[in-house]
Amino acid sequence: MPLETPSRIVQELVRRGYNAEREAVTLLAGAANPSLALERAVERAPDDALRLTTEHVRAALDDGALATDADPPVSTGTPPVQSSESEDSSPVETKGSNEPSPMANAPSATGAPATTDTSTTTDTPATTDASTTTDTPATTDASTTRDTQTATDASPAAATRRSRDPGRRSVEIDGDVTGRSTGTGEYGQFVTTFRDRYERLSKLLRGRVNHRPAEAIAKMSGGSDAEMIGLVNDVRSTASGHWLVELEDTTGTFPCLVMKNKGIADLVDELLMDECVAVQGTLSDDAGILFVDSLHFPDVPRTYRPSTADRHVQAALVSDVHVGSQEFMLDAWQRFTSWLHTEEAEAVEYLLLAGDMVEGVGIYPNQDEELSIVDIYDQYEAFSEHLKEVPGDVEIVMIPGNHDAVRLAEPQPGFDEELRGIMSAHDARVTGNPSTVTVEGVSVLMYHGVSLDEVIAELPSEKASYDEPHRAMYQLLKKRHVAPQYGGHMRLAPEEKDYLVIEDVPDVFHTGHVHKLGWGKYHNVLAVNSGCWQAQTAFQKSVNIDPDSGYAPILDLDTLDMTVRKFS
Ligand code: D5M
Ligand code: FE
Ligand code: ZN
Repeated sequence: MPLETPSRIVQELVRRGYNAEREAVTLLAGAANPSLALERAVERAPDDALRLTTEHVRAALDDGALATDADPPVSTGTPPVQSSESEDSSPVETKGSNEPSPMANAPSATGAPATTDTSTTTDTPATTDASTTTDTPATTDASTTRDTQTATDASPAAATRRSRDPGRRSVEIDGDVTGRSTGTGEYGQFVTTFRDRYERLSKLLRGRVNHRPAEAIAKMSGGSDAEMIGLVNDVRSTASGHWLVELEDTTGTFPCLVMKNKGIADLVDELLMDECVAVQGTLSDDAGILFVDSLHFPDVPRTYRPSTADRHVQAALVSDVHVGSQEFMLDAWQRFTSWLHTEEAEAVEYLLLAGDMVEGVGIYPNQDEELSIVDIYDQYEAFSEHLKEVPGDVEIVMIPGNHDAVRLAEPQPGFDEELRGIMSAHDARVTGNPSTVTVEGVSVLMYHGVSLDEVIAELPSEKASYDEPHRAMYQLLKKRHVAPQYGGHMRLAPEEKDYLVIEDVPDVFHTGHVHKLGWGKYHNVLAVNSGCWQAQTAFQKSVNIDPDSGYAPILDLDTLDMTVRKFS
């Protein structure tokens, strides 16, 4: 096949088992005879090389027979990237909101594609008309593309080259359970995990209330003021419509009554079992119950100021690739990976993958009827091939999801040695679910998101829904725990420490799982649910889940602005 576009070159290299640096592909595309150049470059590469580098290509191009009109090779010899194929694949770009949207106030415009009120927001992917954005002249200065809705695939030769500097990259990982799991699942270990949860979350609330242990409150005299921090043990409505909330600390439990006519009764709607809250109130005459006046969540301070990178660099935040499913959207994925090779994507130096790399086997009833690859290892082999299409110089970090071949109970350790071996071609970093990944100073809490199903099922729809998954994420930030309620969808593995506590406020919170795109800011923390690369499954159809497939949220690490690109 003629190799006239970077995307064809990438596909051909992948077919031959290579992952390639972005610039290597650009060089090949710019060669006088790309097919021959590719042939020679592959010959030049050492037998054990998994990645084709610019050096391999330069060495091949330096062979007289392959001389291009490019000198230096990157600056001239415009490759025909604007072929019909790349025009088709030219993604839609929309701009994310950077408005803070505090929970307590009226809903502000955020980036959920299903937002219906388009008059208040311009960042709704569904409202962007692709036809108006794809045929605009290419923007050549990458730094200006951040502010425009109309960037298209820029010709690499026409664009100004900004030097990528791998030396400035940095990725640090925290809160990873991989290799540290001590849990055997015994009852006593759950007690240890919950104690750790209580200790760490109650610390966040101590500044706001003067905590008395449940045991001490029980001995106080009737009518006195009392304040307590506890895990929610039970929530019941009373015969007269009030709420009885039982809180538990390390000394025992205490019943707290929230009257239905109090403003805070609304907050009871938000309560999940096992989350940590504080209450202030007055004891009944017999000191048997606490009448609650105020209720506090550990929360994120409204004054939180996120960190940013000190250069213009971007990260693509994606999840739920589901390779091995008949609904895996190969074309959309390849448009995305081809786009990553273009000049326009030059600042995208990181790719964060928040779980569900493959479809897995036996995850849901009747799932096997929709598999295109039935063996789990073959699924990872195929996924690895698709990962190779990502430029070799993009740093990848990945955590597992509920479809991946690691334990289902959370925290989930990262992929084992065997799976890492299968996925080694791209040198991706593998870490557990959840993990905090700090990229050039910006901390990104990555969590697959199984608890979001729970939060959405339990809370009123204005506080959490599939159409606005970021609002469900706000709840997790407010509770400072990625999966407070245990026992439903979410399975908990007891560990010495509760890895699911959000001890430090992240700058960005990235989840997937619900297959819906949505983002917004909560107390200045950017919450992003990244959609998926799988079309609607039979199950999703049966329950009316309409997935947002084939979108890539692109995050500016220097400004924390978001741009969503559509590849489907
Ligand atoms: O989950 C994708 C979304 O769909 C997530 O919200 C769970 C839901 N889902 C999908 N299949 C099922 C079945 N069979 N039962 C219950 N919920 C389901 P993912 O984990 O990516 O498949
Ligand atoms: Fe998924
Ligand atoms: Zn999932």
